[in-house]
Amino acid sequence: MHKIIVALWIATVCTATRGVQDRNKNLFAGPTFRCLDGSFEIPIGQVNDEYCDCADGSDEPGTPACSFELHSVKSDWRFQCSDNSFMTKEILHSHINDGICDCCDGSDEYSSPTKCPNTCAEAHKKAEAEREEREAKRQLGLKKKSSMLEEAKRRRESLKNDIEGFRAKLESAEADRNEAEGRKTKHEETEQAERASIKAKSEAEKELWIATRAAKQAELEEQLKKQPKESEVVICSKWRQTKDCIGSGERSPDDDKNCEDVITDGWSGFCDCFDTETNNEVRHEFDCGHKPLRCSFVCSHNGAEPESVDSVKDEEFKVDDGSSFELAEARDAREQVRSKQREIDDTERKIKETEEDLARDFGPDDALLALKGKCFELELREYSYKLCPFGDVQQVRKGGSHGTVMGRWKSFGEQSYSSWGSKQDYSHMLFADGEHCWGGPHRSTDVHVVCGAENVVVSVEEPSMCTYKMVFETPAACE
Ligand code: MAN
Repeated sequence: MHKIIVALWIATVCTATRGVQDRNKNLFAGPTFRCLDGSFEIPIGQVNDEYCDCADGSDEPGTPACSFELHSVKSDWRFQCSDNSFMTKEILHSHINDGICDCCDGSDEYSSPTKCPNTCAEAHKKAEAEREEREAKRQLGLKKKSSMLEEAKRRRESLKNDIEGFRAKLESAEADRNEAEGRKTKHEETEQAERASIKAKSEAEKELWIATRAAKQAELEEQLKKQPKESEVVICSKWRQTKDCIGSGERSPDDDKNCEDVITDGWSGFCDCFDTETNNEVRHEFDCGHKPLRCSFVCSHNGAEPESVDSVKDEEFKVDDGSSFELAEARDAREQVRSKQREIDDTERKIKETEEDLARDFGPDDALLALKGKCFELELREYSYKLCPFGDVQQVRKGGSHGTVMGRWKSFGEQSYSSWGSKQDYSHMLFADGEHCWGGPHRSTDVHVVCGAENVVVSVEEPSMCTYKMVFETPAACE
């Protein structure tokens, strides 16, 4: 009899604690149970009896009876599998006895037609193997990490030395530039004087040219006037001026000229002649661009071009203002100033970049500095992905030459992530403002940095269009 009572008591206790999470076990240890919301106190035997006694359902930690009420208990109120030796496995109460094996020991299907084999040992083994693999990786990673730390140290030293070198170079380039600037000013004074003299000489030549041309023109006009009249029969009426340089064009009577006037290049029209024998009008038309003529001659010579001793070309005399003249010494000095200025700009840019690098956070122990300037690739499906820490992330279609930028270096993750214990979350490298996605956002990539034996990109996913997640293993993250 006594044995039976003990057995019943054990059964009651076992039933009462079914599914109870370790942290709540003490609540179910006594002969009574107080509902978590304080609503009732019930005998322990009523716990897990498939009937909801408590308003919040907390008296059914191991049955699905109050799955709905249980939502109101606590957000972390779950059914705990019996075997949670290698990992605490907790499931929603609605998953108890639902025909699906959730717990590796099958304890969630204790009253279900589905028979769940106990796979805990297997799962345990697998988890253990994974843990060992992770540990092996960590050990290898730690060895590599020390060489990465050394490399980071060397690089920081070398950045500091670079800055020193750049500053010395800048100083000497500035001195050279100033010296060249002085020579430039001096030689340019001489050059300016030479240019002014070239201009003055050319202007004098122009004056002479104008005078010579005027004299020639006058002489020509005189000669034309003296041309004998060949025909007494065809006589000249007038020069009829036309518009637009077209001899047969629209008349412009106000500009008509007399028969003895010299018609120079630039005038169009016609010599209006009259044949006194036949009483007919005879026209000789001229577009612009003809030699100087006189209509009395044209009419009497039946339109022949007047003979000229020398045709006066209507050319403009272009004054040489001297601006194309360069003094070799001034040219050399100018080139030197330009080249030294380029060197100064280039060196200042390098100083700025190096200072930025020196001020940048490369994570605990500076470890990630060893990755700066390096890139890591992963071939996956139709793409090759290229991660350049502190640079950018690119996606290149296989066989293509052009990469799509999936984000440019922005920062480490925010503190809300699990981190190496600093303000930054060094386990995430964020790359933003990549190429715009058609109908979507600018591409961005969140790189999860985890401990590994090598620096290697292990996976890339695109959970939503143009927003990528990448996992990068590096010894730098091993602790
Ligand atoms: C390319 C790739 C894809 C992306 C589409 C969006 O094909 O960058 O990753 O989803 O563009 O159009």
